[in-house]
Amino acid sequence: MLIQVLTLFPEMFTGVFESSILGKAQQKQLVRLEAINFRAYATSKHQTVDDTPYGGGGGMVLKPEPIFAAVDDLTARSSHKPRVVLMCPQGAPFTQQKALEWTEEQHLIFICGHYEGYDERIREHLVTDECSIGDYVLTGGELPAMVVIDSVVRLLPGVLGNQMSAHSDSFSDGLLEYPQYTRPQQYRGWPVPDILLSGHHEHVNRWRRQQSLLRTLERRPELLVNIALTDEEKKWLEQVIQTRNQ
Ligand code: 9D3
Repeated sequence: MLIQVLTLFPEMFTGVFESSILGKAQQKQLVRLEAINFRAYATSKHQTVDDTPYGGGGGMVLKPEPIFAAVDDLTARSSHKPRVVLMCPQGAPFTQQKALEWTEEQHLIFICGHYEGYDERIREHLVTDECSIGDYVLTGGELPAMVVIDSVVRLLPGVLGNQMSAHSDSFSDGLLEYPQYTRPQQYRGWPVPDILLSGHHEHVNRWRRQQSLLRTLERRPELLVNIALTDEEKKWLEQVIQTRNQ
């Protein structure tokens, strides 16, 4: 997979792309990550990338020419039609489902702006997707692009070690994680739950599942509607909700 980011701040990506899992994924040649300054594609004397908006009203707008030229160039060099993702606050919320879908692509291009708008023709005629990572205001699309890239790359086959991917698989059931403990058995008088020391795997698994359900109910009840529960689990949860409401 080839992932390219068009940005005016490519240096923001250097540490992130070289470190940890993303760095290893590139060493293993499972992905190539590039941050490219699209100012290099500006042809005016001062390499202008933005301008004032038609109709007035302050702020700056990213011009179409440099961004079109950059995407056209990267596309021409590619043997696959890229997915071109515009990072913007108005975009569709990014989800784990999208991360999974985008692992099927051979070539992804992300476009990042800072505190400026994009000329609408970029949206209409160049990009395939518009993407936001949530309802909070950041200074630019660079951090969101890193978030999205991280979540896609870690899903590529071979990127995570066996241990880590097996671990994550057991939580891909849509529930929040159960509480975990390690040594010491007592810390400042706070004990580890007895059941985890019992060595009774069936009991431990049931306790963990119940803790996951309980935690999801308390913190993210909206997640529970999409989850396949056994009849036994439904009964248990309804009982928990009943006693809680008394
Ligand atoms: C909606 C706010 N805009 C109205 C004038 C201004 C604006 C604020 C912040 C325009 C761009 C930005 C920078 N943010 C992003 O580019 C961005 C973003 C975000 O701020 N939050 C969550 N996801 C994303 S993806 C790109």
